[in-house]
Amino acid sequence: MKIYWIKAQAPRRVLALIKHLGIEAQCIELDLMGGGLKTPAYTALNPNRKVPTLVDGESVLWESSAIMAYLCIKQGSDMWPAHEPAEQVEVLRWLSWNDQHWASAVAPFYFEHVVKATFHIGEPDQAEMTAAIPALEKFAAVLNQHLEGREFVACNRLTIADFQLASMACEWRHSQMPFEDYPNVVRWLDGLMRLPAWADPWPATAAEKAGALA
Ligand SMILES: N[C@@H](CCC(=O)N[C@@H](CS)C(=O)NCC(=O)O)C(=O)O
Repeated sequence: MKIYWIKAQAPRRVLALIKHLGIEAQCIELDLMGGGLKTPAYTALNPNRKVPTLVDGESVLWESSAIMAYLCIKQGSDMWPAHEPAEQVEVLRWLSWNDQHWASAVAPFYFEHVVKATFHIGEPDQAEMTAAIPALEKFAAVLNQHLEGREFVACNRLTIADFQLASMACEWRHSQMPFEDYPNVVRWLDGLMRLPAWADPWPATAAEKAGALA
């Protein structure tokens, strides 16, 4: 099994799941800035030219939530409730909420701090983040209320919904996401960080491997 990745939030979900479930996979890092996502060979696997992409024998899959569900089914993990329709609906609700609302609310902060620093594409723009605060507060309030008395987003246990929602929000302190007034969100994010696979999901990068050989 191969997973194509770069050091970014959507691959983070899949890499964390692989590590958490102890799945054997060849993790292939692509060179974003060097055009690694735009080669004909990679475009044939993922016409979106995005990561992550999973290749498992004849199966090729993109979209991190679908990849996570595939891996859980293959591994027999209830982090995707394959055999419980009501639980599937619950997880699906939060995956959809993330993709329609939460991701775009947290993304400006994550982009300004994490993406720009990772790929050396400039300094954080404070005005962009200030403009994004009202949308973030609107959806942080929804999540905070939902997490009252709950440790996880769905099904009273760790599911792929937690990894989906936390992939950018986990950088909240570093990214100036104003979560101070949303204590249940902070508690949930801090709890996930106690999972070793979530705290450090990354395989060695090409730069790290080169440094180790030098
Ligand atoms: N909805 C997709 C998002 C994929 C995506 O946007 N991946 C980003 C990294 S987080 C990417 O490949 N960016 C590179 C680019 O747009 O050139 C998923 O969950 O897999």
